[in-house]
Amino acid sequence: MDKKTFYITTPIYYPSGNPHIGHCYTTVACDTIARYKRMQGYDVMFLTGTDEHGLKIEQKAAEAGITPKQYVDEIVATFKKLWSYMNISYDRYIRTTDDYHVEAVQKIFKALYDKGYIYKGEYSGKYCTPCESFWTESQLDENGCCPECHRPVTFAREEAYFFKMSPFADRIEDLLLNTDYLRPKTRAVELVNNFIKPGLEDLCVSRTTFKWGIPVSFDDKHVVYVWIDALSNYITALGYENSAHADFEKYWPADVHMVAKDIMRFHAIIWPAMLMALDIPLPKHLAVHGWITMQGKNGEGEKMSKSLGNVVDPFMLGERYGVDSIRYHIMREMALGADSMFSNEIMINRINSDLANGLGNLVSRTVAMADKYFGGTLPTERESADIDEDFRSVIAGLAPAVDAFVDETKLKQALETIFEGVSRANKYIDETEPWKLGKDESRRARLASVLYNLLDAIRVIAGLLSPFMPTTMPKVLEQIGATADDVRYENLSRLGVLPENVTVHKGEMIFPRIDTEKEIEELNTIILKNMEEAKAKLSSEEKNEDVTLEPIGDTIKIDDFDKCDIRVAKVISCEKVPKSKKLLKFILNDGFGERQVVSGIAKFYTPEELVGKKILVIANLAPATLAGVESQGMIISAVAKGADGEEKLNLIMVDDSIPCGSKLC
Ligand code: ME8
Repeated sequence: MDKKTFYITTPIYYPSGNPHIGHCYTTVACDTIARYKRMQGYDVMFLTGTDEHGLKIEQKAAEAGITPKQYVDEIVATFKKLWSYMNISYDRYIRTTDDYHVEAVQKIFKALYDKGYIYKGEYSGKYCTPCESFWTESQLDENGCCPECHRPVTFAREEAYFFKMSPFADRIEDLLLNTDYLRPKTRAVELVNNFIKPGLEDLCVSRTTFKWGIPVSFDDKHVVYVWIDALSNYITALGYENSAHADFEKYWPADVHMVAKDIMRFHAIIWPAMLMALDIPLPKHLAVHGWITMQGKNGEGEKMSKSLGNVVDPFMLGERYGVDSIRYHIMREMALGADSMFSNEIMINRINSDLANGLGNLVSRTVAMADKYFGGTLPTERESADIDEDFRSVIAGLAPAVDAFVDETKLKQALETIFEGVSRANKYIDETEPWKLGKDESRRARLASVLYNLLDAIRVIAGLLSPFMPTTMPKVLEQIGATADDVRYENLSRLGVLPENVTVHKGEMIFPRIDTEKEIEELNTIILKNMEEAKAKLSSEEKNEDVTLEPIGDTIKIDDFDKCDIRVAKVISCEKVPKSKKLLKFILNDGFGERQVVSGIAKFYTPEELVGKKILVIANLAPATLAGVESQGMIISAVAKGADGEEKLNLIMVDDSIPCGSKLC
């Protein structure tokens, strides 16, 4: 019988800067699942790669004075070096500049055109030449100029191709609400409310304003929109519409696409629409995780990214703690849907508590006792006790529980489960007190049973952890005298697999304890230095410092301030105002009921990140109509201008414990 197949993908990353720990997040998680599935006997295809087209890359290459291809080649080499360093076992690496992908994307675009789903139309409106952007009347600034650079605009038309998405709206809504496609499912309602209910808009899928892209085969003035190019990678890499590979029938549909929340919409709406239009079966699951964040200036988590200058170098962390500790930390903190903060302290505490004190200690104590009391080889006489049963049943239950979590892409919970086994084993040592048994010649058979049960439990634990920590677990297995066959998947839910007279091999400490204070001090110095360097490298328009502040206004009386009724309100729903680039429409709960407010902050926030947040609203402002939508009040933000003249805007959010309707005074 043919093996069952399993196809898992990471996003393909933009090689617009060197990879950072954020990129490791998705990739390490996919690698672990791929390894786990291989261990279970699946024929796995694990795909990753790079998304190499687009204006940003074209500009960066021009700044560096090289061709875009030269530019991406260099960065792709760093990505591949990192993946090899992090032990990423991908089966295939796709580059969107690969010839076979280019050819296949052209065919996909043409097929969508031939089927009538892509049509030629035009963008028209006020155009800002320096910004290469179209604006609607309502988006222009108070002088009728470009809202970005405030220079005069001219009327212009530009032809473009559009993808008709509306025919698929009902099927996508059903996919999101009534199937197990989206994980976590809690995000489905917000996607449907924000993008499908207001009417799925046609998507502009070609550009004529830059050249670094895949030319539309039948109209080479246009290049294919980066997302159509990028999303297609999941099928072109298997050989869809090309002859470089021939695995499409075998592996498609994908079992898991894993992405972070910033690109959920593309994978939850546009990708299914493309597949539906092409009559291709849909992938089984889209697993969406949050961002790995760093502590920002305001104490809040900020997404780790190049432009924030808060990137942590995975090579440096790996050198200090070993790659497996980093892999462990990433997966132990990663929850589906939610963000997780990266901090040196959390990482070191985790390494110390779980790996050094928990697992490392369990292994070294058990091996040391087998060595001390039996010269390394256990005798075969046994004496069991009631207390063994509970311990053995906990260990026997680990594999099925971990299997289920891995199938649900819940790696944090999978690790928690395995480490409950570690704690149970350490508790078993306390309960059985082998050091006392070792002093009593008549209890040798009992001591042998205890140590055997411990070694057999470590075998199961290390076997289950192997996909998570592929470098260190073989060392653990070597120390406890387990063979590759002892940790075959089928043997991980069985006990008593090690030979009765197993021989241990005392070895190095697998996870040495870290001196937390000293290490944090050293790390912080390195990270600060890296951040300074990263910031110094950023081009001036990306710098996140040197704000220009508005002068303080004229003095007012307290009565004047009192006229302004500012209330706490919760965002119930939020969506883009159709045909406006700037405006978001909110439904708020202001403590008295629902209120609709329109705010010009679409440039700074996506609707989905605001739903559920508590904000401040001027509640007694006379209603106004913006872009045809009534606004009953104004949401309060903090604004400053960066050194580059760009506006920096942050919504003022308040703690969730403050009731809606509370008045600001
Ligand atoms: O969006 N925390 O590429 P990209 C967690 N090319 N994950 C992070 C992260 C962070 N701080 N930073 C990056 C693109 N990631 C497109 C994708 S797919 C058809 C095209 C991870 O280089 C995360 O998975 O900006 C996120 O979704 C992905 O990198 C985006 O990488």
